[in-house]
Amino acid sequence: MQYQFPDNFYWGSASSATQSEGAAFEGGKGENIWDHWFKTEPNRFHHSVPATEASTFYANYKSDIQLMKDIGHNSFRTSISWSRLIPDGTGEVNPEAVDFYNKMINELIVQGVEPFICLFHFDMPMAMQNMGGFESREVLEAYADYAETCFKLFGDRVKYWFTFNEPVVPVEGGYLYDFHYPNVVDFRRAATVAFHTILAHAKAVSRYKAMEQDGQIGIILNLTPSYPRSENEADLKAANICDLMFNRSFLDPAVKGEYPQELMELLKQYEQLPQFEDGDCELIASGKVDMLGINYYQPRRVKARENAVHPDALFMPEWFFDYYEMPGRKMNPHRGWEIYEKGVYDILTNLRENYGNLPCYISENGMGVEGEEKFVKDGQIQDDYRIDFIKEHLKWLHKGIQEGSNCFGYHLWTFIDNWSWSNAYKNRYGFYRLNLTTQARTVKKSGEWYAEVSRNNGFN
Ligand code: BGP
Repeated sequence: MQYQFPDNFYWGSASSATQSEGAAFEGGKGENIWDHWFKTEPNRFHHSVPATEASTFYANYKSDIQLMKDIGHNSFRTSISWSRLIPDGTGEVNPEAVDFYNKMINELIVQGVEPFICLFHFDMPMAMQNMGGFESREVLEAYADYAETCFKLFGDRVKYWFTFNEPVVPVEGGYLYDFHYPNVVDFRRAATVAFHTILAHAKAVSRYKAMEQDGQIGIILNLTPSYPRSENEADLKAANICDLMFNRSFLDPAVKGEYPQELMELLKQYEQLPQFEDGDCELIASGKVDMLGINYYQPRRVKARENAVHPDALFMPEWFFDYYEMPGRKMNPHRGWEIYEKGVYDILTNLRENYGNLPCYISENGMGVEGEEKFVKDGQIQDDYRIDFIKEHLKWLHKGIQEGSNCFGYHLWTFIDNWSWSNAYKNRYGFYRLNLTTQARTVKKSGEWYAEVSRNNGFN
């Protein structure tokens, strides 16, 4: 086998509670920000499709886990819905949710699919948002209690925990760029939410470690590398600031237990630094992860700004850079994102050289395709483009591992085409095609190919 992966390599895919369960108003679940936002602004969602129409995993988890098995999964990541488990965010635990998550986790284990469980994938309970979401320190405490409840309930069987999925995204979407509720545009508040998310993360890690459950805890970060247009000093500076704001703002505290000095100074200079309280630095230092999940879809290419910032413009990360379209870049035309496979290797190399080579895995990588039905032939999606996409990324991943990177798995986003926030079902990513009318699942060509890769633990 030309590309052979290490023994016990994890092959699988990822999804999240809100994006797959459906049953948003069933089983005693409380409202989360997505349920609420849809009620008030349905037009913000592609074709006005809400999370209630997510792909029925709540009802069909058992047969879905069989489908995972059919395509060779030995692992699967999903999340627990905080508002399903604790409908008000704090207090009473919902017994129906405990029952569902127990059955789902047990079924995964019985089928030989290792559960990777994330505690927060963009879905803040509405009751917690009403208290200020992560702007409020009370909510941090509630999150830590929720995390501990999960460890107590499921930690005897779940050995791979993740505190957050892409924690920078709710900051960007909810507090800077208006694509998540609560649609605030305010850098200082965004910085506070980011900072408090790290405090919440650290609290969960400390509580987990104190319980000595013999598992590992990490965080999932979208480590989109920032590539400068050129080696010109001004372009390098632009890329460095991007890296500080979008990557190192979470990577450094999670792995090293402290913020980069450069980032602190930059925020201080522009009067955007969040309020630190006594004990915060010690808390962050105690939140170092055992392992890291890496989400990687596309690179971020930037250059020095071409124009001065308007004197009335709101303070934004874009004060320091312009986006750059590299001539000749390879595109996924069906999603409008660049494809740059080497990015995965660059991330691994950076972790190896600058972050102690901690254990990590690719927790999301994938290719969204709008209008994928046009690739149906003989009843099956012929997604050769997705096979190529995965293969080319795996080759770079393999090279990273050969050079010593500590990578233990690869998960595709996603298992069955799922509902994706305000994009709803616009972009399809799954190994299985979902028929939105009948909820039927049909394996795509990539699913069959992946089954072979997983069985052979590699490919030629
Ligand atoms: C990632 C998120 C997923 C997801 C995916 C696809 O950033 O972790 O939750 O939905 O992106 O996004 P989209 O459907 O917008 O292409």
